[in-house]
Parts: sequence; structure tokens; C-alpha cells
Amino acid sequence: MHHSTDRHISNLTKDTYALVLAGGRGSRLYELTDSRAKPAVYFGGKFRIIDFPLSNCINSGINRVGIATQYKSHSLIRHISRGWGSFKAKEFVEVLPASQQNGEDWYVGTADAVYQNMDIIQSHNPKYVLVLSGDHVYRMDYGTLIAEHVANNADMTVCCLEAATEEAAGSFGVLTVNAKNKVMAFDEKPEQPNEVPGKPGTCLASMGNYLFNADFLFNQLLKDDGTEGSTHDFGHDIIPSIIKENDVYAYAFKDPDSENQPYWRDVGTLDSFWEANMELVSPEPQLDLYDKAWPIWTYQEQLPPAKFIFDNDERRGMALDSTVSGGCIISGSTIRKSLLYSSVHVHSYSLIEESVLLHESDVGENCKLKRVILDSKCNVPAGLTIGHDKEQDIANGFRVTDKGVTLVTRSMLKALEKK
Ligand code: ADQ
Ligand code: ADP
Repeated sequence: MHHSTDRHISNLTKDTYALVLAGGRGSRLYELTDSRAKPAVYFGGKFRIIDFPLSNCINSGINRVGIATQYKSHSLIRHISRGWGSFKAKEFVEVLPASQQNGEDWYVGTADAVYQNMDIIQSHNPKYVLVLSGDHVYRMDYGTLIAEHVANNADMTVCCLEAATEEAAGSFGVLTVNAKNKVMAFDEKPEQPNEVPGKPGTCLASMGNYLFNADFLFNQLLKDDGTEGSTHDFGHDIIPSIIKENDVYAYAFKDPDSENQPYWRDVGTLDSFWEANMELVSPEPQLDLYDKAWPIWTYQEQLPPAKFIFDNDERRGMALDSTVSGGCIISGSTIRKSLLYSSVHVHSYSLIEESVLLHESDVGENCKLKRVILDSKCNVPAGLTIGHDKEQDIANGFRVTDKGVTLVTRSMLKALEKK
């Protein structure tokens, strides 16, 4: 049964076009984003990061979505066309690659990525345009955001959450708001963020998600395009320039099920990527991927079920506190606190702990892996130990982070083989 408020929200989401910005490099993920944009990075055992904002759109009732791509978009576009192209037999997403619209340039900044697709967005005739970052993992009902935006009679609304000042400094846009949540100041990545009154050590960080009245957005983009010296970025240029004369509001993203800090992860570094994956193999993670009320969709090949072979006491194939995807074979080896993506084969007498193994990797006999991120299609030769001796890992050509996580890719293993 629908309540009248639900109907109100569903009318608003129906009038909304979402544009997901998916062109980011994600340079602090190093080799993990050598051949894929950050939104195409794998996450949570079978998903990619962009599946989260796209699933949020569907679950919120927004069914017109554009995806602006730029950096290394091949892997992303393939994923979108296989998994999201004609979602539930409807044209749901359209891919908007750079350098095809107004002018010959690549997208200069985030606002330019929207500006260059203005004709396409206008052709859908939306009342509201939701600009989303394709870089984050979270579950959010955009409907309540749009309803609050309309209730505030806002021109633009910036989604934000409370963050530790030291984490936000230099990394996030920071908002200062009045008692009615109207944005009074916006600083893009300030070294010394303004704090929330009465909450020392806390500031309001922008999530990089913005809702606009469509006409207001188009006018601002045209103005910005003609502004000398603009970097054509929402955080740098547009928001600071509009807050004085327009009604820009902050929307505080909340966890509808609890008072706790809502789940939102910027898996932008190897350590945060590894940590966010490890949270998911803890007994009760905050991100519930099994919630039928808010499903996360993705593309996945049809594969046979995961198989575990337990021959005898020496060759026990098993996985504990782990997630194992389709097509995997765990033969006579032990997997602990790890995530195995599709079609990973682990051979006898190996031990994998606290690791993230991307799809189609093969781990030979007698290997020991701990705190490893193994990129896709890696062949780990029999007998190799990774993640137990930092010096040895570096000597082998692997990348070791400050927190002691080791990243291993196909080309690193090929180089090692030649040594
Ligand atoms: P950043 O994340 O540093 O800050 P940016 O690198 O511009 O900003 O990325 C924003 C989004 O746009 C990402 O999803 C990225 O993939 C995408 N993107 C970047 N360049 C693009 C391009 N040329 N074409 C298409 N897509 C592109 C922003 C805000 C901050 C805010 C943080 C939250 O500027 O104020 O706090 O996001 O993470
Ligand atoms: P090891 O664990 O010694 O490296 P293998 O990986 O070759 O050995 O496989 C061991 C067992 O895994 C096989 O005896 C079989 O039961 C199972 N297995 C391997 N490949 C397949 C497959 N393609 N389909 C089903 N089972 C398989």
C-alpha cells in the first residue's frame, strides 16, 4: 500500500534526471586503477563501486540516468552495457563519454562534464537534476533528499555528512550552515575546516552529490562557461559563487535505521579499499548487502556454484568468515576473513587470510597470502608467500601500503617470473 507521502516522493523522483560522474582516475589506488576508472573498481565480493549509486537510483524510483565517463572507460562501459544497458527491459542508463558533445574538449572539471551533456539532459525535460559522484559506496534514498529540497524551496541542495575534521581537512568540501540548514559558506578542501557549532572535531563534509532545479543548473552552467579563470568544477567554482544570492541548502545524509553515523565509504586509497572490504566479512557489517528492501544490482556472468574440496585432514578445502562468489574452486586450502570474486581457483595446502582476491585469479599450491589485494587474472605461482614479510614483498616488486596491505597485479607477477 502506498501512502500519500510516498506518492509525493515518487512523483518527484520521476521528474528527476540523475547524472553520475564516473570519470575519476582514483590515483591513490595505484595499479588497481591503471586500467579502470575508480567507479569501475570491484567492491564487496561481486560488485563494482558504480553499482551502488546506480542501485540507489533504481531503488529511489529514478529511472533516467546518464553516466559521464572519461578516464580509462573501457572496463566501465563494458560493465554498464552488460549489466545496466537495458535494465529490466527498459532504457535506464545512457553512457555519455567525454569529447563527443559541445566542443572537442575532454571534460575539464565536474561542472564541465554536466555542461557538455546539457542538450541530452534537456531532451529528457527533467524538473530536477541530481549530480552524483560515482566514487562512493553507500545506500541512500534520494527521494527524501528531493522532498526536502522541494520543501525548502531550494535552488540547489548539497548532500553532506558529519566527518572528523582531521579526515576532512584537505580532502572534502566543507559546508557551514545556519539553523535552517541554508549554506552560508562552502570551502573546497580547506586545510582548516569550519567546525559544527558545539561539536568540536566535527565538520560537515560534502559527499559530492548535488540536487538542482534543472533551469537553475542550466543557467549556472552557462554563466560558469563564460567565466574567465573558472576550473569548471562544482566544489571549486560553482557552489562558492552561488551561495550568496541563491537558496542553497545542505541535506544531512542519515541512516534511516539507526542513530549511528550512516554508512558511506570513499574507498579511495588501498588501505581504505582493503578496510571497507574487511568490514564486509565481519559478522554484522553496517552495509547490509543481503537486505531485500534495498538490493544492489550488478552484472555477473552465469557461473557454476562455488565448490569446496575436503579430501582428508591435510587437504581441507574451507572458507571461514569469508565470501566466495560463483565459479570458485577451493581445493584443499583454507580461506579466512577474505573475499573471493568470481572464478578464483585456490589449490591445495594454501592459506589465504584477510585478503581480497579479484576474479579469475589462480593461487597455486602451498601459497601463503595475508592482507593481500590480488588484482584480477593473477597467477600466483606455487609456494609463494605474500604479506608476511614487507621487505620480501617489496623485493618481489609488490606494492606495500603504510598499513601493511600488499597489492599484487598480473604485471607485477609477470615481472617477478622473469627475475
Ligand atoms: P573530489 O572527489 O576530489 O571532490 P573530483 O576528483 O572532481 O572531486 O571527483 C568528483 C566525481 O567526479 C568523482 O565521481 C569522479 O569520478 C568524477 N569526475 C572527476 N573528474 C571528472 C571528469 N572530468 N569527467 C567526469 N567525471 C569526473 C568532490 C567535491 C568535494 C567533495 C568530494 C566528496 O569537489 O567537495 O567533498 O567530492 O568525495
Ligand atoms: P589441487 O587442489 O591439488 O591443486 P586441483 O586444483 O587440480 O588440485 O583440483 C582438485 C580437485 O578440485 C579435483 O579433484 C576436483 O574435485 C576439483 N576440481 C578441479 N577443477 C574442477 C572443475 N573444473 N570442475 C569441478 N571440480 C573441479
